[in-house]
Amino acid sequence: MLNLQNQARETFNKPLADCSNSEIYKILLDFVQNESQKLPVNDSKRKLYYVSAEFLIGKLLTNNLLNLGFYDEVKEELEKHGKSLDEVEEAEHEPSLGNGGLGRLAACFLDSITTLGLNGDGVGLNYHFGLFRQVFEENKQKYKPDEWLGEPTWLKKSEISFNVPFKSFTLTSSLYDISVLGYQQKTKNRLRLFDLESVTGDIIHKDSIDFDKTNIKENLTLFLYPDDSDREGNLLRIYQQYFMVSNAAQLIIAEAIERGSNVKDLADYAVIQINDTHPTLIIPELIRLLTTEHDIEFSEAVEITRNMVAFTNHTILSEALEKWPLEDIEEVTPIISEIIEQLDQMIKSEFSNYPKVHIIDDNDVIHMARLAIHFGFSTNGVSELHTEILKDIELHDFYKIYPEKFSNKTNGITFRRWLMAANPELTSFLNQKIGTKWHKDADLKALLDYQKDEETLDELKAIKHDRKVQLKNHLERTKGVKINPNSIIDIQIKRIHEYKRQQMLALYIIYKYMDIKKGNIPATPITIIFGGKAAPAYTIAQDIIHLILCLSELIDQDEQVNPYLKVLFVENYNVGEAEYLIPAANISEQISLASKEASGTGNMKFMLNGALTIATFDGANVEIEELVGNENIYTFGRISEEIVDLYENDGYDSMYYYKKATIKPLVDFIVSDPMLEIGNKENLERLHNDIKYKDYFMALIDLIEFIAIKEKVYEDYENEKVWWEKSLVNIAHAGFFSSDRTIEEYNHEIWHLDN
Ligand code: CR1
Repeated sequence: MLNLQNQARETFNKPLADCSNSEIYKILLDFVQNESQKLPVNDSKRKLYYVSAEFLIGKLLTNNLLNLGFYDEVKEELEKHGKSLDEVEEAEHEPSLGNGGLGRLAACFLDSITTLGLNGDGVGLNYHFGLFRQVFEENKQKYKPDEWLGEPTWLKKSEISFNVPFKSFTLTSSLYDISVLGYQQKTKNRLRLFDLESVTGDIIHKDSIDFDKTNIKENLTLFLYPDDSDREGNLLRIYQQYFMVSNAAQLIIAEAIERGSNVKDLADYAVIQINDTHPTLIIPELIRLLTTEHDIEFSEAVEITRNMVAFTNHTILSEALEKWPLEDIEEVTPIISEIIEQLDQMIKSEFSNYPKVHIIDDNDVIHMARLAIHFGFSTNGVSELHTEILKDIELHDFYKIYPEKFSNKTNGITFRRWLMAANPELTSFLNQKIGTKWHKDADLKALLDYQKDEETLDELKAIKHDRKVQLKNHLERTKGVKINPNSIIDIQIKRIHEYKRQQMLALYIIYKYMDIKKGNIPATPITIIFGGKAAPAYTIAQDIIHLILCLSELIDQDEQVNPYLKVLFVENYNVGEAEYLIPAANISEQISLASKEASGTGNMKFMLNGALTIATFDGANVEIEELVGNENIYTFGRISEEIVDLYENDGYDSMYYYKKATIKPLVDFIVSDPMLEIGNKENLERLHNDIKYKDYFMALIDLIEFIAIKEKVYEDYENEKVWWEKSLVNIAHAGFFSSDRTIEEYNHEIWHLDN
């Protein structure tokens, strides 16, 4: 067992109470690394490889302590010496190896795979700076490199290394491993991150994220999603992707041989789940390796590969469905472009009349999703609605050809991180009320027995208040901002994108601001919190951030309004911030334009932590509503059929909505004098014009309904008995969204791992 006091004296020659948080962090990291060292890695015959450009794993200390069973003990021990685990964890730098939902999903999946005792590793890249660090200056998003690497670290360098042949040079990789621990599991898996020793970060121009994009040897693993608005950027992304999948494929084959494969039977030993299209080049790469290094005929290599690869689609947004010019792939790796052309020929001769399923189109552009669907054995969507849209619309021709390949796997979240570690207060409440069986099966329905119990509802309310105070303290300590813990906490946290409609919430804020100025004072003060990054090349998303930051400043300055309304944009939103924000939320904003959000997973995290959802009929919101019933969720807006129809028939006219008497003043406020005084004319005017004349993601179409539902939610908040009962019902039905359930489905229907 761990004796922290002794460790402190041994390592730092002083009592624990005198150690800094970083020193304690170091002691605990060594301890956890030691404990996990003792666990054997899974080694059953058939193994899953979850290949992904992103793994948004978050900080690992608390989670690993929890999974190993030391969490309570360590927390108590620290408290005895006047220390707090939360503050110790602030010394840990969060790895920024992901960007959004698909990356966080990969991390939840690794936790569940390991918890279920399945043999499966994650494979990706060890980006030195990951995604940029967001800072706000002059109410605008600015970019800083995020230096998350350094000592002490969870990464362990392995002996494993492969040669990756590019057109005009070969690069030799290094492999770093992070142990992945399961909840109360005696075996472990690993996250395998490939890197290149010649990448050092020295070529970054000081304090920016600019660098020479052509110097592949020095830049290959610097950043996640380097700017791809020019050809160099495009090529760099292809270099990264090929480096990732070539290493992954060589690792998979080598490990299978070690476990007894003769290569011809490779598909009995390995199954590869590719997370979106970024790892699709693993298909031609496996074919290359099998034919050139293992003496297998081309057609047999194609069949072996097809039996191994499964594809998950995470979006229908065309900008995110990757397409690469054939000549760009040729520039990076001509062997691979040749193989893709051969595969394309096979498809063209079989489906000559279906141009929409051809891998290479008439402009010599390669459609990565098409490659993945033809040459994998499985394609899945991530919520029921999303999968239906894939089958009926986006991938309809493919569904006609291969109906048996398609299935749905509704996303999930790990309860270890998003309930047990993030919300220990709610966790002990649940333990008291319904016992601890849910730790294993995620079934929280027994809580419904307390639905009408006022004492229980009061406890729930007290926990939420406690979490609001914790959020307030955290924001004050780490960001120097103040919020009112007695206000309604209303949160939208996710990447900034027009389809997610942060701009619609901003328009509501304008409505509320005007309404308060008219003298309509909210019964309880309201705090609306945003968090999220915008892609550097996405201009309108930057403008939306600017609008929200300007509104925040305007309201803060207005003494008539600021006692009742606060708008806060949390800088550099990441997993760690989410762990503070979500437990404190009363209201979860899930307001994407119907059909556009494939699933969402934030929606599930908020629900599990007792927030009520304001939701459009999109992604997994639809399934939340099915579970909790219409009276326990606030749904509004056009349904996806209507939206799809509007796009198909070019039927949306933003001007029609703009001209409405309730809408026009709200939109025009963006360029009003008080706003122009605070903000930048160019940004605000561009956004104003965009919403007025284009509004491609239809923020205005649902605005009036949105305002009405928001007013209703705030009104309901005043009716405490009703509110906390709804909150309890949401928690009780969240079990379905455990990622353990999702992984069981992947395993039974796609992976078929032993165990
Ligand atoms: C989707 O936008 C979904 C996650 C995980 C995102 C989100 O709705 O919950 O994937 N897609 O499945 C994505 O990041 C590039 O696409």
